Amino acid sequence: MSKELIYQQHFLPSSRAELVDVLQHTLTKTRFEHVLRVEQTALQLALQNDVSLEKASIAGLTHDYAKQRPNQDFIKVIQENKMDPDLLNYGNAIWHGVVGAELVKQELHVWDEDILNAIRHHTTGAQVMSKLEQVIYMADYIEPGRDFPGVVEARQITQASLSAGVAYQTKQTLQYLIEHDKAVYPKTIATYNAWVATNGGN
Ligand code: DGI
Ligand code: FE
Ligand code: FE
Repeated sequence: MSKELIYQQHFLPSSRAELVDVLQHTLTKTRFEHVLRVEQTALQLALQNDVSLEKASIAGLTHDYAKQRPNQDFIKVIQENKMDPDLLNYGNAIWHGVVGAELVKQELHVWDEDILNAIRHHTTGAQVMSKLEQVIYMADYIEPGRDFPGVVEARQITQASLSAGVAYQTKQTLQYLIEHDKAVYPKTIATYNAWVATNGGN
């Protein structure tokens, strides 16, 4: 069952229908359908975990808003906002969330820091994550269109415990990056240390 919320709390100056219209014209068809599924999954997780449905809808719909932007757009935002220059050593996979949140703020006029953090941290996670951030991180990973080894287990774990889902995804992602010789963004490691490692350096 798909839920179309009526936005009442002014986290966004437009209606949900107007936002969906913008996304449909900004994203590829595949990406647009993904964000609709992430929204619906986020609404379910929000309901189960006592998180604002309106924030979950907006963050779910906008989390990949910047995914199709050219590299130059991200580099410009990193420089103009004096963001960590180390970001320049990464690419779209990291930028579309961390840097993309600034584009959501500037272009869609979303000012709520919880929603912006959910967008910022949806790929890498963070040491400290609000319930909304956890909901978006997990909804992106387990939405019904996802099909990768471990997704069924990821869904089961997340249903039982949102934070256990965060730990599971964090470990799987780090394993995947290492197995494929991919650069690990420091925040991804910090997320692992905070959510997965249990022995605090011993
Ligand atoms: O944007 P989506 O495809 O819906 O999903 P996403 O934003 O969670 O992930 C985008 C990609 O980013 C995914 O292939 C995994 C990758 N990724 C996650 N953490 C890191 C990373 N890539 C690099 N290089 N380094 C990371 O730390
Ligand atoms: Fe993403
Ligand atoms: Fe996504």
